[in-house]
Amino acid sequence: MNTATRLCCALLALLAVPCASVAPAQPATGVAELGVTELGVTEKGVQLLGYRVLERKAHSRDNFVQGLQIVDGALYLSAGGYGESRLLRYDFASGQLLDGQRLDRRLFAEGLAVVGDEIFQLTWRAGVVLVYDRASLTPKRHWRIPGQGWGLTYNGEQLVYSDGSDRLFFMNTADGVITRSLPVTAAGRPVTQLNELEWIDGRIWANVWQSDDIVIIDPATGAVEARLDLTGLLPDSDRLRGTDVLNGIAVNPADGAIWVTGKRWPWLYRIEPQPRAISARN
Ligand SMILES: [Ca+2]
Repeated sequence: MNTATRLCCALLALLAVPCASVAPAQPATGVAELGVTELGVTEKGVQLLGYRVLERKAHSRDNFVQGLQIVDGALYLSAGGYGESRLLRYDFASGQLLDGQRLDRRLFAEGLAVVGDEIFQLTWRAGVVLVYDRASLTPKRHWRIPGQGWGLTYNGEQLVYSDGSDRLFFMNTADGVITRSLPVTAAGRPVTQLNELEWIDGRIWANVWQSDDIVIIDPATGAVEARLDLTGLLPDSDRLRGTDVLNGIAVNPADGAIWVTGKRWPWLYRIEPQPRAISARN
């Protein structure tokens, strides 16, 4: 039995086991509802940020983006959907697809994290974490997590993942053990639906599902320090049937540039957060 076959068999065994309970429903995100007392800062200290587009790159509309990361000139992308989930590697400069791996059609790919010579990829309801050899994109091992998998990143020591609730979970790369979880709050209220993640300069950036918001989280306290409002980033003229929500954050370690995209969006956008006057919202 080759590696791929063994993995397939193991997954079948795993999928026969009912998933652990899903995180309970949480109150809606509270960030946008906070009152504002001074320019750009809410009364509870959450900084409000707008954005400027510095550059954009054409990108395939085929990808239901669930994970995004740039490493050593390559763009790694996890695309979701049953029957169309993939792990993809592009040359970042040219946008050319280099190689990829298709997942079992019963798995819905979610966040990814490239760590050393391995790639970690979450799945949604199956709760399976897939580990690939980075060079060959060959599946090499896996484990399970309780509940769902949404976003994934790496803080230099551990994997950090979200499950759609207001919590972030810290997990070892070696054995998949979850050592702690962190509730994320804005003004003391839970911020739910945390999705794709990116570790940037000691902070965790998180897409908030079904919104144009990225929240910037202090990983020590779970407090949201800033809300980046990307309303209007993808123009209506680029929205087709099937175009879905903002999702996907990647910092280019080579130059610190921050790139974002969405599910089945035709562009990757390089953005620069800007202090924002309070007028359009809040
Ligand atoms: Ca990311």
